[in-house]
Amino acid sequence: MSKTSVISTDIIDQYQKDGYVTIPNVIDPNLVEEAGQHIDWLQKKHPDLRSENFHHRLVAEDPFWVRLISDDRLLDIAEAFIGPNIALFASHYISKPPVDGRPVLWHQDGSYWPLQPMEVVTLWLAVDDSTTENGCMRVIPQTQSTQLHEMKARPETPSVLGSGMSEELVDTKSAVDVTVKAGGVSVHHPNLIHGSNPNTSSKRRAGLTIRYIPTSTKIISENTWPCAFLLRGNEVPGINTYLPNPKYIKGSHMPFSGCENWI
Ligand SMILES: O=C(O)CCC(=O)C(=O)O
Repeated sequence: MSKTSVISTDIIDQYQKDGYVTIPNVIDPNLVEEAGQHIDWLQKKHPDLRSENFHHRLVAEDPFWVRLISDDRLLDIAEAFIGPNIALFASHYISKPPVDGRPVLWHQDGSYWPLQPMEVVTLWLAVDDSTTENGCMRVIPQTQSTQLHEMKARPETPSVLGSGMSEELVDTKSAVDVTVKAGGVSVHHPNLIHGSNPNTSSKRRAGLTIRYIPTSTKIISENTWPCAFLLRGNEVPGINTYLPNPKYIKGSHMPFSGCENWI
């Protein structure tokens, strides 16, 4: 694991000990506000989708989304965990609406992912203040060394992923609420057991998951993965094929600060 000057050794040490860590005040309020507007814009564009499910396939054609996940403040954090050659593997807004926002059942991310090796870090960017009341992420600390378990379909429980792990594998008494203020980030390991409760509060709870891989991690997929972008450093020849950044087109995309000059 490499380290950069922007991330203290305390943060790295806490991640290594607990499998997750939070970092406040990463993104400035203007960009966070744009991310909130982006969710509203996506909902208008895709009225058939629930706002907990804006994800991977939508990224490739969305300049603001790629601009956001390419932000140097996020990449500097990712670099401290996975080194200087960074690609995007996946990204997903989980925007739980007030009152009937869906839960995320207990799971381990790595069980879902076609990655080899499973070297990947998630940055979870808080677009709104994420609190116990509105269904913040919950983790079971120190489960990052647990083997990856099978995730089972759970159609009887409406949830964001539609599946999760057997409840008897989860020591829910040890669960910790990961509260993060808008603009802050939590970071978690692919084996960490985590989930979140429904949002029954009167406030939206939106977060953006961003899965960064070192370019030495292969995405095992027959075609180009729908949102694989090279974001920093060098690719490793023969490992992955990356998409070109989408260009901003007025009228087709959400306008954002600097969009005219963004490639
Ligand atoms: O946003 C949430 O409630 C859960 C996030 C999650 O499961 C993840 O980032 O893997």
